[in-house]
Parts: sequence; C-alpha cells; structure tokens
Amino acid sequence: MSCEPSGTPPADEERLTMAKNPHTTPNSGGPNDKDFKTTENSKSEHLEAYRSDAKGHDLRTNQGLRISDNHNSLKAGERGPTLMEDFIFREKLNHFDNERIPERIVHARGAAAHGYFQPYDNAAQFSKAGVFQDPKKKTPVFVRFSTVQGARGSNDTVRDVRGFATKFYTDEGNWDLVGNDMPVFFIQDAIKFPDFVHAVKPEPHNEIPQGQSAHDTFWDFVSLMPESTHMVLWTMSDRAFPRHYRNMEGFGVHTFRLIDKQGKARFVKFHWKPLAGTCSLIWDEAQKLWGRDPDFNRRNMWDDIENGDFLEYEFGIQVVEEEDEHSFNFDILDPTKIIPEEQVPVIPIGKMVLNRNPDNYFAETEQVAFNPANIVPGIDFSNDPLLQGRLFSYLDTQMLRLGGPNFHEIPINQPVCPFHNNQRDSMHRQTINKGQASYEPNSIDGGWPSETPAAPENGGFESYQERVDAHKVRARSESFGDHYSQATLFWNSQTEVEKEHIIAAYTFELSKVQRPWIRERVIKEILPNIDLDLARRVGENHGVDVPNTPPAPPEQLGKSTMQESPALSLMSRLPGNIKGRKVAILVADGVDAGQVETLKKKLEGEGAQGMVIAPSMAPVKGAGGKSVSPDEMLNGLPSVAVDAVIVPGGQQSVDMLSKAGPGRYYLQEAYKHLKVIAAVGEGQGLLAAADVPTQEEGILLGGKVDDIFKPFCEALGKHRVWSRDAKANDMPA
Ligand code: HDE
Repeated sequence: MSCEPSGTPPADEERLTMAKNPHTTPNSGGPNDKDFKTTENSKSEHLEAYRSDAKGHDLRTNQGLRISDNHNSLKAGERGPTLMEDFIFREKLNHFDNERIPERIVHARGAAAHGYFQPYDNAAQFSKAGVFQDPKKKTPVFVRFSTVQGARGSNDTVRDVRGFATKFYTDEGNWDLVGNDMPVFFIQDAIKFPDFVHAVKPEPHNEIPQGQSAHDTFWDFVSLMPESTHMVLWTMSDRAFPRHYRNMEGFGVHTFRLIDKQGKARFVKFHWKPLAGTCSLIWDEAQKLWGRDPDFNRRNMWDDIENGDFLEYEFGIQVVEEEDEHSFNFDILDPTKIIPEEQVPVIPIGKMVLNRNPDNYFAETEQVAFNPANIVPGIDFSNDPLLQGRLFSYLDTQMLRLGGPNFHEIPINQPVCPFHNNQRDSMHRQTINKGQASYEPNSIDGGWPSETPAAPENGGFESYQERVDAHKVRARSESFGDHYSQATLFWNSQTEVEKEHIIAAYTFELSKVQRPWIRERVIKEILPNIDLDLARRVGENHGVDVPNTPPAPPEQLGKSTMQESPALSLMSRLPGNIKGRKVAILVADGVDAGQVETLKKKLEGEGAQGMVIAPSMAPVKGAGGKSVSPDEMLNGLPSVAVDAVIVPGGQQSVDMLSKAGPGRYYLQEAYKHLKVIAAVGEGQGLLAAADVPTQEEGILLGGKVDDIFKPFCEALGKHRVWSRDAKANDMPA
C-alpha cells in the first residue's frame, strides 16, 4: 500500500527558488571586540543564524540529498527483506537511535524562558560589573527553573526544592547565577553532595520513589546529618510546591563578593523577589495535580508568556562590609544559614522580565549549561566550601552530558560577546579557527589573541586578592557548628496555618519510611531541637514519645539573637492583587451569558484570566439565546488548576451543574483547597447543592456581578481563605 502525505506540493519552479536559500553558518569570528555592545535582543539576534525553519524547503538527508520517498524503506520486492544498502533509512534510524543525551544528575526536569535584566540607578555603586552600570541597558537572560530529585519526565508539583538558574549574557561574558528557590542547603561541604544526592534520589534497588523525599534513604541520611535540619524544614513547608514560577523567591544561597570600581570588595547574598508575590499550592492540591496536570508549572509559564503576561522579579542584594564578616552569631560562609532580612535588608538593584518562550526545548532548555564559576569582573566568590566544590562540578558534568569540551559553542551557551582563544579541536568542534598560531605568545599571527590588562577601564578579569594563610587541613570550622538555631527561627516565623502544614508534611513523609528506628531518630533526636511542640505533634501522629528537652549538644543548638523573622513566612509577600490569576467561571446551558461576558472583561481588566468551564466543549446556549464558548471542560481544567471559582446566574445552568457530580465536586474541592468562591444570582444555588457553606469569609454572594467583584478581588489578593484551613482539612478528599 502506498502512503503519501496529503496536500499539493508547490510547483517545481517555486520549490527550486525556495531551496536556493543559502544555508547559514554561525559567524565564528563574531563582532569586533572593541565595538561590541549587547542589546535587549542580542541573544535572539545571535541565535538567528542557528534557527532552522523547514517551511518551504525540500526534505533532504544530512548530506543534502533530496528524498523522494519518506514512507517506504528499500526492499527486495514489495514484501521482501529490507536492504542494507538503504542509507537513507539507516541515516534516519541512526540519528533517531541517538536522540537522547544523559539527563542532568540533579535538576533533570526543567522549563526555561528568555528575558532581560535591567539595573536600577543604584546598582553600580556596589559592583563594577557592566551589567549593573546603565539603568537604560537591558541585558539578555535565559532562566531555567527545575525540580531536583525527579527524572526529566517526572511531575512538576512534587515536594522539592526548585532550581532558579539565570544566565546573563553580558558584554563582558556570561554570568551564571545558579540558585534555588530556598536560601539554604542540606550540607555544608561539597564532599557530601554525592552522598546527599544518592540518599534523596529514587532508591537504587527498585528506583522508587520518583520525585519524592518520602522514603527511607533520604530520612536516614538527613537524620544522621544534623546540618541538614534547617533546609529539611524549608522543604517541609509549602514553599516546596510553588503555585507558579512567577510566585517563587530565588536565592544565590552562598555568600559571594561584589567588587566596586575602586577594587573594594563586599560580601553579598543575591535575591530574586517575585513581583507577583509568593504563593504556593497546598499538599493535597499538589498531589492531585501529579495526575491532573503533571506539567502544571511549565504549562502555566508557557501559556502566560504566550499571552503576554510576563514573569517579573526584582533583583536584590544583602551587603556585608568585609570588616563585619564576623559580626553575626553564625558564619556567613556556612550555606545552611541565611542572613535574616531584618538584620541586613535586601537592597533592590534591578528587575528581570521573562518574556519569550524558547523555540525548541532540546536545543535551548535541555542543552543550556549553567556553571556558578561563570562570573564577570565585579563579581567574585567567597570561601563557602559548598560553593568552592560547585566551581569544579558543573564544568565536569557538562563534559559527559553535552559530549565533550565544546559545549560552549552550542548556541544557547555561547556568550553574545566575541570570544577567541587558543583552545582547539575535540568532539563536535564548530568554529573554523583561521591562522597558523594556536599558542600565545606568537609572532606569526601578530600576537593575537592577546591578553587584556585587569584595570577596570580595560575589562580583563582578575581574581579578588584575598589573603590566604593557613594550614592544609581536612576539617570543619567550629563556626559551622550551630545546626538548629536558624531552623528554630524559621519555625517561629511561620503563621499557625503554615505550622500546621509543616506538621502534616513531617507526619506524611515519615509515614512512608519503613524502618521504625529512622522515624524515631527524626522525631526524638532531630525535631525537638527545632521546637518541642513540633516534635510532640509529629510524635503523637506516629505514636512516638518525645523528650522534654532538646537532646542536641549546646553548640549545635546555637544561640539565636532573633525570635522571629517575618520575611520567612510566605504570608509576608502575598500578591495583594489578582494579576496573573486563573478564575473558573462555571457554566452550562441556560447561563446568564451577559454576566459571563462582564466577568471575563472585569477579570481581564485586573490582569486575571476568566476561564469559562462547562460540562463539555460544545457551545453553551445562554439564557437569552446568546451562545458562550467554553475554554475548558469541568474535568479538563479541574479546580486544582485554578485559583478561584465564580458561579454566574441562570437557573437552568445551575440546575444542570447541581445535578452533575463534576459540577458539585468542582466547588467542594475548591472549598477544601481554601479557594475564594463567588456566586451571582441563581448561581448561589450551586453552593447549596454542593453543601458549601454560604456565610463565611471568602464566600461572596450577590445579585449582580458588581456586588461581588470588589470583595472577590480583595479576597483573592490574599491568595487563599486561610481561616478555613482547619475545617477544610477534615473534609473528605
Ligand atoms: Fe547544583 N548541580 N550542585 N546546586 N544545581 C547541578 O549541574 C552540584 C547546589 C543547582 O537548570 C549539576 O548541569 C554540587 C546548590 C541548579 O541546568 C551538577 C553541589 C545550589 C542546577 C551540580 C551542588 C545548586 C544544578 C547537574 C554541592 C543552589 C540546575 C547538572 C557542592 C545554590 C541548573 C548540571 C540547570 C545542577 C552539582 C549544590 C543549584 C551535578 C557538586 C547549593 C539550579 O553539576
């Protein structure tokens, strides 16, 4: 049977003209060093040479041969064996067989976007880095968000840390800020990283569980490594499943250095503050989303960027003068510690906007290679032993993952400024280096490429000249000995609702641990050092008695100088508006189409998205005969995927939704997940049918859209109806 593609191919002449398009090769020389300046679009302009658009082109082999039949392999007779000679078939299969590259060892699942960074006018005083000098200049960035534990195909909404890695394509080379959405880490010394990762990853004998820390090896390791306690507590909080990447904070974690034009160095912590506020899912919702929409976070980012609703973050720094290095009750080089914002405020120094989706997931998001060692003049490292280890690890891992040392030539990894050196050859070399001399100094090629002096006006990189005078030892500084005081600070800074969620998280996670001695070790030997009440509550849920005093030695308990740091609660940065929120408008035949239209418009006016949800995708006949087109179906966009629900009027519509299980369930589930619910006119009947209380905070009823809209926006600005939490926990799933 012949199977030809449908559609009429273009006439021969037309096809030939289109195919004459000369194929582009990357400009290996790049722009002239001296004249070079990035623009906001320079990364996309730079990638232009590599973009391949097959529209209007003939199908050819990789050697350029036009293919006449892409449906049948070459056989000895129509029903005979395939011939070895079929080089077209073999080339195609061979390329396909080698399509996959090793996924990242950690942070395998990710989603990314392009955008720009623009400094405010106060940034240059802290660092001579070009990226901070001109408030009018936009530097292109590429940001990849990720989960840590799961494989590339795992779920988005698992309980995990999120990676927040930013590549700034600056005029002076790439600066990678490879951070996370939590400000501390599990271990203090990089030599423990393979142990930690082996413990958290799916267990080696059966590769279970995927994307989870709720298993024996993780809890075994962390309960034997008290330094992990602070970070584990963060991961037991709702921060571990953000509502949207736009609602996450980002942190450089380590202390770095900034160097100003005079050569003065200051210690610094880097922060990303989401302009849309901090919002998380709740655990039951996150779990349901594993099945309902495993791509929840990446889909929301993709859709929002396509809709022109961009992700925005403010970049901020905490600055510590060198002479104040030892003025804290912890060591600023210890990556299990934060510098509380109330102690050293975060100074806003710029803004980042993510406004363009990648063209190709593999070429950009998968092949991007971040490395904390990629810095530019004006930024430098500290001696944090975790950071020092990372400076080795990232380059090393790219060799295997991206197949050799030329991965910097992959378009997404190339700096946008020119780069020339005497490195040569190896796998997949793209650059065709001209000239005879690949060494320096040389007199054959005029001495090029040549060094750049380090003085600020010249731009050559120079490491900060820190004095180091010490014995070579394998040891941990005593100043890293406090493992609990900041965990206690985090716990004390949570609201009651957040504390309840943390207790539930420890209870759940430990319920998945098979070995009783590991559960007991966590409950008896770790949790009481954070807070006795936390330990008792988790202990009660596991039938384990808890000591009356913290069992850790005093040096591990540390001494906190602060009782609370309000900045550590997600509630301190609620959005306050409804921008970017998804609101379900539940409809069926007979709905008041006028109200639906008004609601959609008003929501759009506030920057939110009103999604019309109906029992099926068939057009809905409105009460007055006007039809309404559904955006999604009740079980296509379930309540777990939206932020709030509104039920408009129309008796027939409400009767239909009340009769149908999915209609009632939509409201019940939204109620359980603390969502704001509003009903207009007859819409109130659906609340009664679903047994959803009507006289409560966060339930808004009215005769007209105008009656409910303002209070609806105010309630949704707080993200959820927190006062409902205790009651909702008792509801059936
Ligand atoms: Fe990473 N980490 N890491 N890490 N990390 C990797 O690099 C490593 C650490 C972070 O979207 C790997 O290209 C060591 C802290 C992010 O591509 C690898 C240590 C923080 C990403 C690696 C750490 C991070 C990675 C795996 C302890 C927050 C994903 C693939 C010394 C500040 C970047 C790769 C992306 C990825 C090593 C600890 C963040 C193996 C040895 C702390 C966001 O090189």
